[in-house]
Amino acid sequence: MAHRASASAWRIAEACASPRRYPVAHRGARVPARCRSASRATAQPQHSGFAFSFRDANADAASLRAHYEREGWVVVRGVADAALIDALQAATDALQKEAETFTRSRRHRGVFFETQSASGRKSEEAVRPGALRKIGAPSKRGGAFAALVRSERIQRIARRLCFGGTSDSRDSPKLRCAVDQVNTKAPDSEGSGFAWHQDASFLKPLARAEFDEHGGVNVVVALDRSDDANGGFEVLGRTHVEGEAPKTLRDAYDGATESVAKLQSESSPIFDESYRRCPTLAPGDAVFFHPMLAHGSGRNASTRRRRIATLWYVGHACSST
Ligand SMILES: O=C(O)CCC(=O)C(=O)O
Repeated sequence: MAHRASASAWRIAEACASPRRYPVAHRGARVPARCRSASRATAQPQHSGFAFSFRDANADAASLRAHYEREGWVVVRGVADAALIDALQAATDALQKEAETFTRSRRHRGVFFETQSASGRKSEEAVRPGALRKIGAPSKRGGAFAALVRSERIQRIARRLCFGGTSDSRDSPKLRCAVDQVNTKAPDSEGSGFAWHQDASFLKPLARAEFDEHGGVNVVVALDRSDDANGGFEVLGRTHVEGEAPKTLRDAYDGATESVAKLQSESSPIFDESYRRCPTLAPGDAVFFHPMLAHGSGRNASTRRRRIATLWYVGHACSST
């Protein structure tokens, strides 16, 4: 797995090319205590064992967690089996078909269809009818996406990463899924990519409070193969321990990579790209990553589509269940 060498098509990456850190004032801001155990003092050279089979993830939970704590992410292969992937792909096909005449982002039968504009801004007209960037809350339709959100395989690993141990005692916090969505990245550079960001900054207030108190973990599940040639999901390893980026970054993040790039070029780069990785994922493989980890992706210049499901879990006190 190599760094993507050229980022010329993705201006935000150019702005982040220097391995400088946040300005001191932003360091250490609001990283929840339960997920703060990684530190620069414990940082090791890049670990080649970044990907675990589902079986090894359970058998060697300590190594899994050690990688996650140090890097802020880890790959677990085959968390969704072939039958679930088939059902998720069919459900996504059906949602994309349902939106084939949409030229603007809109909610329809409980699901939010975010159309793909030329800039990436969700408020602008779609590049063509039915061009989608994201589908928000597909689990509201039940079926395969509801099954994915409830997946015991995913939740078991997520609990281990977030809370440690087996985390199955009656009193330990549980996880609830605050956000589920599908990111549909069409081929031939139709999709505009995703600027670097930290998902925790986009949690709604209740979920953010739960995350601050109990921690959380986010998951990307590949529905199609995802790699560095088709706009694969990318992480900036170790940024999860650097605190939260300034609010101005979140406010500038409207789907267009350019607005964030401009902001970043005005001052020092916000995220450190030294440990940038684009893990190759087969359908059913997952990246578990810390909600404070900076991540994003570039355009899909290939002829293959790239669809991923994303799930954001936050800790949830047992007493309030
Ligand atoms: O689809 C991608 O590659 C990135 C998506 C992402 O970062 C997000 O939806 O928060």
